Amino acid sequence: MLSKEYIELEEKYGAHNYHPLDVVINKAEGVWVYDVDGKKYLDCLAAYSAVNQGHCHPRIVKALKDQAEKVTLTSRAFRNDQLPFLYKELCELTGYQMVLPMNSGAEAVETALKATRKWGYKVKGIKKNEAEIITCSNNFAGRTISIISFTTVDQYKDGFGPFTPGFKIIPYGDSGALEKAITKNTAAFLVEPIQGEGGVIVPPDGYLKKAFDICKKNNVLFIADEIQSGLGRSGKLFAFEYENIRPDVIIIGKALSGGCYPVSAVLSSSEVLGVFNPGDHGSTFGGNPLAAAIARESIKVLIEENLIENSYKMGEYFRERLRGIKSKHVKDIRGKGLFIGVELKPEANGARRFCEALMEKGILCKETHENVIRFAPPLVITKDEIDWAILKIEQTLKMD
Ligand code: IF1
Repeated sequence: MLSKEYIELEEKYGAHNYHPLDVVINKAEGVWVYDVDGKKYLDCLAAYSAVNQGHCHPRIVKALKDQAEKVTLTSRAFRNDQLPFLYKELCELTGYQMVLPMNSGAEAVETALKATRKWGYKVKGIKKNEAEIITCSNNFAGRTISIISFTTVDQYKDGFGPFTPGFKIIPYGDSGALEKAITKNTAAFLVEPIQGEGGVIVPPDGYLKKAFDICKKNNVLFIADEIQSGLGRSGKLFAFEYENIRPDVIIIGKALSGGCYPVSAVLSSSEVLGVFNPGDHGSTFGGNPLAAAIARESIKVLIEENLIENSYKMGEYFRERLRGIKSKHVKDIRGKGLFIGVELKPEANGARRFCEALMEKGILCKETHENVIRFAPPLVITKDEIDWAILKIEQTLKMD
C-alpha cells in the first residue's frame, strides 16, 4: 500500500485532532525509524521523549514479551508479583518513599493534583473546597478538563468549558510572582523544570531553588512535572537536580516504559501519598503487571547503559555543533542534555517548513510554538549520528 493510501484512510475514519507530518512509519530501531516505502529517518522527537531508551530496545521488548506470556492485567482488586518490585526500585532510585502508578501523563498529573489538594485539607488544614494550586503560564500538563483549566493556550480550552476552579497562573521563571500568589489556601505549586511544549524553555538559573525555598517557607508542596524533562532527557535523571532541590512530589511518565506501553507515576513522601485511602483513587490498568515489568526494565536500561550521562555529553556536543551553523534564521539555541530547542526569528516564517524540509532529508522533528524546532532524539544517539544530522540541519537552516 502507498503511504498516500494510509493517510487517506486515517483522515477518513479518524478524528482530526492532529496534523502529523506525512510520514507513515512501520518499523523502528534505536534512533532510526522507517516508513512504508523503506526510507530511513533519524528520529529527533523520540515520541516526545517517551523513547529515551531508543525504539524497540531489545531488553525492554523482551521484558514485554516475557511478561505478556505470564499475566498482563489483574486489576488492583488483586495483587501482582511485579508491582511491588517497581515500587521498591523506583523508591531506591529516587529516594522518594511512595509511588502511585497510573498510565498516561495526564492521569498522573491529575493524581498529583488530587493528592496535594487532599494533603491541603487533611494535613495543612485548608478549609473545605478552598484549596488552590499555583501553575505557570506557558505550561503543558495534558488534555483533561482539569488540566486545560490552567493552560494559557487558548486553543486547548476553546469549546471545552466549563473549567475546574482552584488554579492560579503566574509567569514562568518569576519567583517573586510565586511569593505574591501564595495564600493560606495554597496547597501546591506545579511546575515543569524545563518547559517542553512551551518551546524548550529553561528557566533562569536559581529559579527552581528560589521557588522551592518559597514553597518550604509557606508550607506549600512543590510538584515537579518531570514527565518530559525527566528520566535522562535533560542530562540528569531529573531536571530539578540542576538546582539541588528535592521536590515534594514528582510526576513521571513517557520514558518510564521506553515508549513500549503507557506507564506513569507520582512519587512522593508517605505524608503526601498517605492521604489516599482505599477507594479514593485508582485506575483499571494503573500498576498492572505488564506495565510494571516493562517499567522495571526501562529504568534498568536507562541506568545500566549510562544513557543519562550520554544525554548530558551528546546534548552538549549537539548544541555546540548547532551553534557552529551560520544561519540568518536562528534566534536562539538552548536546552539541557538532549532536550534542545532552536528558536527561529519571526521572519523565518515558522518552524513547520523547516521540519518538513528536514523530513525530506531524513530527519524527523516537530515544531513547537510556531517558531521552535525541537531536537530530542533517543538518548542512545552517538557522536557520528549527530555529525550526520548536523550536515542535514545545516543545509536546512541555510534555506531561504
Ligand atoms: C500531545 C507537547 C510534548 C508533558 C508534560 C504532562 C504531559 C505531557 C510536561 C501529559 C505531554 C505531550 C502530549 C502530546 C504532545 C506532547 C508534548 F508538544 F504537547 F508539549 F511532549 F512536548 N506533562 N506531552 O509534556 O502526558 O497524558 O500525553 O501522557 O499530543 O498532547 P500524556
